[in-house]
Amino acid sequence: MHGIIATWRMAKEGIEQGFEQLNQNGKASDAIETAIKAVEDFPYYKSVGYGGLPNEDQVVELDAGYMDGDTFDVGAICAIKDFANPISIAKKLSEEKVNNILVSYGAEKYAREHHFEEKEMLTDRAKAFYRKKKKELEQQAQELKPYDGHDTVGMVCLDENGTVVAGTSTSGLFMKKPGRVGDSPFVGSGFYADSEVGGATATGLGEDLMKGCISYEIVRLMKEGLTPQEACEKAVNDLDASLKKRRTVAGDLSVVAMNNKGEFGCATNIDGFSFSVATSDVEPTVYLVTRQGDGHCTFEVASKEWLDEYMRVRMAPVEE
Ligand code: SD4
Repeated sequence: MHGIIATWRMAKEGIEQGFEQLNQNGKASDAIETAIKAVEDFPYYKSVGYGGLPNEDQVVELDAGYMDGDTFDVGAICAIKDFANPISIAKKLSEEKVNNILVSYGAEKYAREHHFEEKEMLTDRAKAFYRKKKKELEQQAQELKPYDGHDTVGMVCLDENGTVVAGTSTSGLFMKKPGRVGDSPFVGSGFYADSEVGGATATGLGEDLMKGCISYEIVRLMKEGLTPQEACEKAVNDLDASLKKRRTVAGDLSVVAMNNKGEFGCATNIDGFSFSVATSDVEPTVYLVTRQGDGHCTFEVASKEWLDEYMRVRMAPVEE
């Protein structure tokens, strides 16, 4: 059994490429890197890699994390500027004995020394979104929301050898403070993998996802015997309830998970969450998630119309 699951529809083309590698007995570590790089390289996704939206100083700062569920090797970078593929740098860092998490100029120095591709990551399109947002904020004193086109890619991948890996890549929240880091590069919050159990990954408001160490919690629940679907729902619903109890509001929390049998699940506390998945039993598919009143989440295959509309919106000219 092999498979790959990812947050959001934007991962579809990436998981198709990674899944192809898995079909040919490729390693999970290679397949996930291929899949996440495809999302990072696509200029129309505003929240990951090239074309990612900038912070309030109009600088694109990228975060990425990677975990190998066989060895528990972890690597991550935070607030790195102008490197094409953050996931590859995080993965490389996971091979080091120490110094596995590097931030800002330290991450850039490491990436340069290891000859990772340097690239100006702020696109003209992202600059147009920045100008537009600035104007709106000035005119309407709006509150910033993490889903202003902002979708982190997180993936879990299982190969035929039973290895489970997890990875994330994001430009974080649009208009974030310089140096701000969310859950995505933090093991246990943004991602977690244990080949004896499975893996999980998260997207949403990093400040709140971190409060529940949600990816670790999902894997822990699967280890206790819950299915991926049960574990995702329990982790999201418990954290959502705790946040509301203590703080009145809960930020956006969305997760996906896959166990080491290739079974998968998802959960969310918002409308509009989607995920992409492919396994030995399921061809690459995008699902739309619906949260029921009781917190149970159901998902259905996205229609062609929905998929086309998604791309149309992503690629439409920016109206300033
Ligand atoms: C963060 N979790 O930096 C990321 C952002 C995200 O959908 O996933 N947005 O907090």
